[in-house]
Amino acid sequence: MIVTTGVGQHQVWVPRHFDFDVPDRVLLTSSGHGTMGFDLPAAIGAKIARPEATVICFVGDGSLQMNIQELATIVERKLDIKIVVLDNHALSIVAQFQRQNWKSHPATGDKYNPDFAAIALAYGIAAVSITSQEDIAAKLAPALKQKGPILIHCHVDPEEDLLPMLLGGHTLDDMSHESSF
Ligand SMILES: Cc1ncc(C[n+]2csc(CCOP(=O)(O)OP(=O)(O)O)c2C)c(N)n1
Repeated sequence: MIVTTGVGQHQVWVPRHFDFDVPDRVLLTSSGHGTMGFDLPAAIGAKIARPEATVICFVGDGSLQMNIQELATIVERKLDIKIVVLDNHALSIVAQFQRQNWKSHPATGDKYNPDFAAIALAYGIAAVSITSQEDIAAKLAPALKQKGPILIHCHVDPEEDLLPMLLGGHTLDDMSHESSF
């Protein structure tokens, strides 16, 4: 299994919560380079290089929109890639940082987003929307098992902070657990 990410809160949630302690699971992420838009092209490259592998791309709503046109490549090349969009209507790792430091997020929070499931369908990619905890239990496993590419549009609470978080000037044993809201 190969997992790719964009950059932001979701990039940190994936290694914190996805189980990589299993043989033959690989995480492809741009790490400290912080390349939003790495997500989808990395998944495409991974699937072409290892067609037998399950490839899952976890991506934020902001990162996805850097290279969203690559959905066409997935269709053209008939690539079985699972795309999990964690949509919290924010460039949230930056928004959280701004709230923590300046109490507001003038340009990075409360973003208008399109219906990503509808966009996937328009490209000819299957899609499912997840809006509740019950949806996760009912829809996630079938979507991942389904053959062919699928976009799973997960609506995430915009007030879900990335915690604990390492703030500037602090050490790893002194991470912040304080909500920015
Ligand atoms: C090309 C690019 N532009 C801007 C940034 C700065 N930046 C880092 S994370 C981030 C927000 C990412 O938002 P999203 O993909 O929605 O992820 P989230 O933090 O919400 O999980 C931004 C703007 C970047 N790393 N790369």
